[in-house]
Amino acid sequence: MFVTKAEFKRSYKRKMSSMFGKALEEASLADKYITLASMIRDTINERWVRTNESYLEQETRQVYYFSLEFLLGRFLESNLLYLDICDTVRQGLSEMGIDLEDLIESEPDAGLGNGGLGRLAACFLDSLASQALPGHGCGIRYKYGLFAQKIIDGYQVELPDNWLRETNAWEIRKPDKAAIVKFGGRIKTVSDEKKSPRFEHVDYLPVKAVPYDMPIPGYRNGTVNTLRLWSAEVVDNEFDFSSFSRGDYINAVSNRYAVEAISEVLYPDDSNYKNRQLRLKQQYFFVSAGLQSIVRRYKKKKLDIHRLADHIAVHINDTHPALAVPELMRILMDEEGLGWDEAWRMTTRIVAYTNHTIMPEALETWPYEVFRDLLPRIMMIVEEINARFCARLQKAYPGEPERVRRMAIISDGVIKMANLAVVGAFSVNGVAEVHSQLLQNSVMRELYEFFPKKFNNKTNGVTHRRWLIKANPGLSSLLSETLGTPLAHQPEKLADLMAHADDKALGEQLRLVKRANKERLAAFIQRAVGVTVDPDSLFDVQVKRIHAYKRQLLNALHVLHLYNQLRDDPDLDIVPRTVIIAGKAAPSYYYAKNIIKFINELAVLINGDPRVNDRLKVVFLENYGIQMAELIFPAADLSEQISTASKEASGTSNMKFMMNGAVTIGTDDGANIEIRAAVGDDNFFPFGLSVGEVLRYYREGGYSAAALAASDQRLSRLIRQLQGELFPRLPQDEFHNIVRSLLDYNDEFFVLRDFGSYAAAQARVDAAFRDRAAWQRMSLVNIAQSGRFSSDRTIGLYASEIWKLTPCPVPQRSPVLIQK
Ligand code: 26V
Repeated sequence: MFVTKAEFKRSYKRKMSSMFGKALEEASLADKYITLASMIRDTINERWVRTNESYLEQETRQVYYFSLEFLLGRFLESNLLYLDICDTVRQGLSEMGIDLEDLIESEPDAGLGNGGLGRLAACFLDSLASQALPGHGCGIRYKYGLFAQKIIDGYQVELPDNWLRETNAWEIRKPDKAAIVKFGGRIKTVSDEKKSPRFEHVDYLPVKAVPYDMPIPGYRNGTVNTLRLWSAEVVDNEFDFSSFSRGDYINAVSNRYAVEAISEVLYPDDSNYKNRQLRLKQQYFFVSAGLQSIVRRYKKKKLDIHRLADHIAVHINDTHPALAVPELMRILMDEEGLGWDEAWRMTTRIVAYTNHTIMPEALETWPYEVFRDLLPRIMMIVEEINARFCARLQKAYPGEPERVRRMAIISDGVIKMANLAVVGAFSVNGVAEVHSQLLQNSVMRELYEFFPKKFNNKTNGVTHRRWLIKANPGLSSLLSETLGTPLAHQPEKLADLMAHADDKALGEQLRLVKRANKERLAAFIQRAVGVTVDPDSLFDVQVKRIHAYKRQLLNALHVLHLYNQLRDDPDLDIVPRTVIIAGKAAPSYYYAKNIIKFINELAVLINGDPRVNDRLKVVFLENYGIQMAELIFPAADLSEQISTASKEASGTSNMKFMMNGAVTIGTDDGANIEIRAAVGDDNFFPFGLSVGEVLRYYREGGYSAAALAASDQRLSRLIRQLQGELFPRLPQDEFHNIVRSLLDYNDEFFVLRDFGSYAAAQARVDAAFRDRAAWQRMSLVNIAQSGRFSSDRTIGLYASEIWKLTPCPVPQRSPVLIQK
C-alpha cells in the first residue's frame, strides 16, 4: 500500500498500465475509476484476509444477517474515508489532472433494496464492522436493483436499474464456493429396518448458487467483514443435471433458462404482499445457499457440528428469509444426520427474527400447493414443525381450536411466515418501543402469551459515519472541533453538545454550515427541475417511499392550503418555505402514483404563480435514493414524519434528519416517540391522533370523514379543488382515487382528521423559524440527542442481548499512511 502522495501517483500509473495497457492521457473516465477502485481493493483485500484469519484463529462466534435487501449506496468515497486516504488520493489525482469528484460520481448506486428495511441492513453491516464485531451479510446479487424513477409530465415512469452494466469493482466472484439449491421434484423415503427413514430428493431442478463477496470495511479499525450475495446460474455439471432431466428432458432443457431469472430483479413492492412464485424461489435460493456455505465453512474448521449453536447466529430481516428455519433443520437432519430433537434444539438457538411492519397486507403467506410443489422436502419439515407446535398448543389450550388455528403455522390453506419465524426463532424483536408493544399487545398477542420470553425491542439506528461524517463533512468537523474529540467511534459524545446549547458563536457557525448545505441542494434543484429556490427559506422535507400510511397527501394538502391562504390574502406574512418531496411508488400501487402526480401538479401551479411571490415553492425530486439522500439530509430545516400513528414501525430517516440538525414535525409513531422524548417538547413539533386514539377509532368507529370535511371550510375547499376545480387542464377525474380514499373509504389513514392539528403545528413551525437564534438552538439540541440513534448503539444491543457476540479486533499493522 502506498504511503505518500508521490508513491500513490507512481502506483496509480503502474496500475493503470497493468490493467489497461494505457498511459494516463489515453485513459477514459471508466479506466480511471477502475484503476483507483482496484488499488483500494488491494488494500482492503489484505485486511480482509487478516480479518478472516483472526476470526478463524480465535474461533469467534459469528452472526450472519440474512436479508433479501441491502441498500448500500456507493463505495468509492466511503472506502477512501474509512481507510483514511481521502486527502492523499484527492491531491495525488488532482496533480495528475484528475478530479476525484468525477470518479466518485461515475459509480452507480448499489440499490439492492426498497427502503427502510434494506437501508437498515446496510447501516447494520457498517456498525458491525466498525465495532470489530464478527458479523456478515447474506443476500441476493440482483442484476437489476430498484427501478430508476423518471417523472414524465408529472407521472412516475419506471426504468430498469442496470447497475452491473460496468464492472463492479467491489465484488469477488467465488465459483469454487458455489452451492446447489434444489427446486421441485419428489421425495423418496428410503427405509432401513434398524435406522429411521432417510429422505431422498429426486427429479429436482438443480440451481447453482454462485457467491459474489463484497468487503465491508470498518471505520479505520482494520476489520473487513463480508457481504455474500448469491447469483443463480445454470448447472453445468452433467451429473446434477441428469438427475433432473431423467424425468422430463425437454422441460429440463427449457427450464434451464428460467434459472437465471431467480437473481434477475429485486421486487419493487414493499407495501402489498403478492403471491409470486418467483419471490418464494428467491427466498429459498439465498437462504439455502447461505446456510449451506455457513455449515460447510464451519465443518472445514473441524468443529463439532453438535456445537454449531455455540458458534453462529442467523438473523432474519423480516420474514423474507424465514425459510432459514426449515432449511437449517433439513441440513442438520438430512445432510448431517442429526435427529429431529437435537436439530430443533439447535435451530431454535441459532435463528433470531426482526419484524418490520404491522401492516396486515404486508404479512407474507404462501399457498400450500405453491409451497409444496416448489419445496417438497421443506414442506414436509414445515408440516412436522407445525404438527408438533399444534400438539403443544392443544395441550396448553384444550377446547380452543380457534386459537390453535390462529396460532398455527399452516392454516386456512396457507403457510404463515410470521408464525413460522416466531416459532423457530429464539428472539423476536420490533424496531421501536411502540412497535414492539403493538406486536405484543395486538398483532402477535397470542404468540407473545405463549412465548413471552422471546419478545424484545431493539429500536433502530442509523450509521452516523455515512449520515453525518460522510454526508455532512462541514457539520462533522465543526462538531469534533467543538467537542474536542472525533465522533466516528463514539456518537454518544454528541450529548456533550448540550453544554454548548446557548453558545451564540457556535450557533452562528452551525447556521453557516447549514446555509452552505442548503446552497448545495438549491443548486442541485436548479439543475434537476429548473426551479430556483431561496436557501434562506425554510427547507421543509419529506423523503421516503410513497405510501398512503406515510401521508404525503397530508403534506400536499397543507401546501395547497397555504397556497389558498396566499391567494386569499396577497399580503399574508408567512415564512418563505420550500417544500421538498421525493420518493418512489411501487409500480403497481396506483394510489401512490396518483399522489406523485398531484404533488407535481401542485408544483407547476404554485411555482408558476406570480402572486405567490416566492413565499412558497414546491419541488418533487425524481429518483430518490441513497446518493440523493446524502445531499438532502444535511440541508433540511424541517423533517416531516407524519405517518398515521401506529403504522410506521420505526422510521429511520427521522434519525438521519435529526443528526443533521433538522427539527421534526411528527406524529406519535415509531421512533418519533423516542426522538420526541429525547429532545423534549420544546424541540419537536408534535401533532395528530395518538396510537391509542387511532386504535380506538378502528375498534369502535365514530369517525366520519365526510361529516368532518363538510364542517370545515378549509377541507371542503381542498376536496373541491381535488375534484378538478384547480386543474382545468387535466381530466376531471384525475384525482378521483384520492378523493374516494378520503370520502368513500372514510379516510382510513385519518388525513382529514389530523389536518387541523397538522396545520396548527405548521403554524408553530412558521413562528419558530422567524427567531433564527431560537431555531438554531432547537437544531443543536436535536444533533446533541442524536447519538442514541446511531446504529452502533442498536448493534451493541443486538450483539450483547441477542447474538452474544463480543468484539474481535483485528491486530493492526503499522499505520497505513503517513501524510506528506
Ligand atoms: C415488505 C414486503 C411485503 C410484501 C412483499 C414485498 C415486501 C418487500 C419488502 C417489505 C419490507 C417493508 C417493510 C419495511 O421496509 N419496513 C420498514 O422497516 C424500517 C426498518 O425497520 C422501519 O424503519 C420502517 O418504519 C418500516 O416501514
